Amino acid sequence: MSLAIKDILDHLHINDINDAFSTGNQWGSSANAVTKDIVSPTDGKKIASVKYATADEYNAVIETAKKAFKTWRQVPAPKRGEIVRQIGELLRENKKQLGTLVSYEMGKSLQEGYGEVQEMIDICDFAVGLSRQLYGLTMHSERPEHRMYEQYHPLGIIGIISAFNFPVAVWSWNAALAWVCGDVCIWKPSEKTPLTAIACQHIAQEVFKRNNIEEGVSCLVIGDRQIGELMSNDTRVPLVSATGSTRMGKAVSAAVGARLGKSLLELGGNNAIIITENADLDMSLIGAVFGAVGTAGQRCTSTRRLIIHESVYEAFKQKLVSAYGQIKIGDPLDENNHMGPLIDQDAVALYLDSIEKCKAEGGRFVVEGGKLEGGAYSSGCYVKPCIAEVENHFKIVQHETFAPILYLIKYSDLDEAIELQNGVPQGLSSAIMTNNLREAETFLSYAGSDCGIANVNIGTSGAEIGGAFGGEKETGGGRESGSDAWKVYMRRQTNTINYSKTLPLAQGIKFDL
Ligand code: UN1
Repeated sequence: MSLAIKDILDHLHINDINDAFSTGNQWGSSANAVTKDIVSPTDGKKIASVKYATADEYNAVIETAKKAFKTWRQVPAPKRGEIVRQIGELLRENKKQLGTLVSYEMGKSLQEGYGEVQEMIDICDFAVGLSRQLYGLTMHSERPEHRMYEQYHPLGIIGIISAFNFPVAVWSWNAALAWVCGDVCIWKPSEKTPLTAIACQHIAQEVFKRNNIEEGVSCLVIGDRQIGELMSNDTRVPLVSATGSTRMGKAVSAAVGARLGKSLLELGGNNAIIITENADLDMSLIGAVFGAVGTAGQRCTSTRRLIIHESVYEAFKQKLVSAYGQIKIGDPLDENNHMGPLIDQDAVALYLDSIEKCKAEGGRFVVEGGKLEGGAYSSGCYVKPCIAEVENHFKIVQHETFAPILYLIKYSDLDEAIELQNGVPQGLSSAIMTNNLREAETFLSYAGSDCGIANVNIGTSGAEIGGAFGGEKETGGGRESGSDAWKVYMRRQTNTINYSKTLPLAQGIKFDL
């Protein structure tokens, strides 16, 4: 670990990590807690050790949060927004340090590390405005001198399970909205990236403390899947928001569903860009390469498939092959590099296995993959981004591999392209590259993309926070961040008030005594 990283850890108050959970000012862990080393995928060096919380500690955190909810919900929403505004300010001040730590702990490029913190700042700004706009509707009653309206109340404790690939932004999408809605949060970060979570907890807590807000509005519980299971089964947690694999989402959904709780799921993607004969190929190239190689292919919005019109297929393939020749892979903290490592050795093994499976099914690699070894690659997590020509129905193509493997598929008419694009179990993000209005509008129509996100002349990744984020089918159906995603963090109540002197029944029912 370099001196600069040590300074950053000190700056973010994570130089001495002895605790497995936090309810704000209070941090704790038991003497016999499981300890886990956190190793950077960039250089293989140990950054720190963290401890895992026990079930009893989880329970204690929930009880503190439950108590905090009773007072936090009384704080007027715009005042809660003011606190979120201050968190956004503190994130601005710490953007460089936190972004660098994201890059070092997770392995994404420094630019993307900064981008992730910017996404947190953006959602805080959004939530501040939202804190004055938690609107319900008013309706006209069918009865005279009656008033009907709806209002939104906070839900309570929001459980947030986040993934390693966006170790902090996805938490903030949930937490910033939940807080202005009057909820309190318990965050279980990925066990692969707990340090950035610890940093965020310190940042949020500094603001809560400054404003004399009691313990428990922002809580952190470090642990493995056991904590996720406790949360999912816990009736004290009315909403569990989970980001990660489809396998994990199915388990969360089943457990939360069994107790009729709410879940917000943001799971796997298998995102495609359709490149038509009317596409600007230079623009398409940037969208496709950033989509496939950015975050080393570890975004849920990463571009996994290119569905290319036969008339431009060969030309575009050549462009891709030469662009891949320019990609610089290495230390993500070095801004000259486009792509850093995968998260860990398991991810490397899955990547290598997927390449073998693709070849076994008949995939032809036009840019070969493989592990990069030796010298600057000694951490063992660096791999080559690769490209294979495939058929959409291959089992491996139907599966989301969290790695920089890009599949090329040829099409001859747009209906076929849309069918291919939709012909996977997942439904997160999609895009079409075209300068033809008919093609673009068909892609966006009911007969077009079946995904939660459908873009024109933009790649599949890099969504802005202002829109609702999420997708259909195995992506889980949840929507986070912008638009009206806040409604899931609140409970809606319909109120009918009779200010007449009689009690008429709805639907004209007569009931005279
Ligand atoms: C994720 O990969 O889980 O749209 C989130 C994007 C980012 C968020 C990705 N704004 O690529």
